[in-house]
Amino acid sequence: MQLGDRGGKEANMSLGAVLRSARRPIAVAVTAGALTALGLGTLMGLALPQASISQKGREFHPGSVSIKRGDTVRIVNDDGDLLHHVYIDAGKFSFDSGDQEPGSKTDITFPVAGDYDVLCAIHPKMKLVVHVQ
Ligand SMILES: [Cu+2]
Repeated sequence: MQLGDRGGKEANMSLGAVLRSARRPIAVAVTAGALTALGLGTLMGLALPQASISQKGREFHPGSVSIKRGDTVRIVNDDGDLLHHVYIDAGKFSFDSGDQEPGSKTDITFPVAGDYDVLCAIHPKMKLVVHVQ
């Protein structure tokens, strides 16, 4: 049978039937994909940050951290109603978070060894030093 032989209504019903029958396999595929991504992320060290820094009172807590090359630092804006905006401009590595809403989490992975100043574009006195070994 050719598709053109069907009425519009029948074609819609057929589509619905296809979606209903396909829903379970699609859900299983998505779950398997998510688990695979999670496993890969864990293997590659992407799933969990190796250090966590809090932005509170217009300061970074703690103000410095030492990590290994390839590690990820998570920066959490714990300042109730303040925006922050971290950036790194170090030549061999740069980063810009954009505006960080209160409660938001920003993950920065450092691929190159060195010492980095993480600054806030909104509060010039805010400074976090990241030592990457
Ligand atoms: Cu700030």
